[in-house]
Amino acid sequence: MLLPLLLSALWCVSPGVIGVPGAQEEEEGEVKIHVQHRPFICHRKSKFGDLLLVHQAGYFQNGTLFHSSRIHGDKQPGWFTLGVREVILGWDRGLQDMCAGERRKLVIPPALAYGAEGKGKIPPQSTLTFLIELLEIRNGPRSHEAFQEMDLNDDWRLSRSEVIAHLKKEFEQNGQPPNDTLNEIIMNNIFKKEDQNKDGYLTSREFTYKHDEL
Ligand SMILES: [Ca+2]
Ligand SMILES: [Ca+2]
Repeated sequence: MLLPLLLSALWCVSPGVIGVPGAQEEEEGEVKIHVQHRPFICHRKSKFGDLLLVHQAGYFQNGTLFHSSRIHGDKQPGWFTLGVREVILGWDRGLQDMCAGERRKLVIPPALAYGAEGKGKIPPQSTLTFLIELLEIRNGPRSHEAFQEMDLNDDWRLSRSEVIAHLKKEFEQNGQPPNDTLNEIIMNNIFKKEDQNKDGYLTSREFTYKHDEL
């Protein structure tokens, strides 16, 4: 179940596909964060690039619930990567430094949610309130930890074969049949996009997420 998300988070990051970036020119406003519950024990706090598992409920300003992960769809919590615009900006900004087990209420202005356009059942210029419960934090696919794990010969760069080896492992772990052709395509896409100096290797700097735009 994790595979589609991991693959999309790892290799097909395309800002705006899921989240809608707010218009940069207009006044953005800020996310109001209310911590509703913080667990006594907190081993680790969420940071950009982490994978987060959350339950969420979203409300319009008049208090109407428009989505709840506990009620709608498969009623399961969902994974996403923090800080890479996989979700709305208000989440990326409002869910940092959070502990597993923590609950927050976020009040998000339209520019940091679905903007002047709206989306689906979200009308234009909607201020949204979300109740978020963070259930679990894992190392993100583009974290330094992931990089070190993929760098099999410890030379601080990823070769094409190291990326391929990682993709194979990922398919295996998720119980997917091996697919060399697909791995090759994914690997080529990664290098095309991330290998900025075109030397055929990914450095940690080229591989890990950049967060300057947040
Ligand atoms: Ca290496
Ligand atoms: Ca390179």
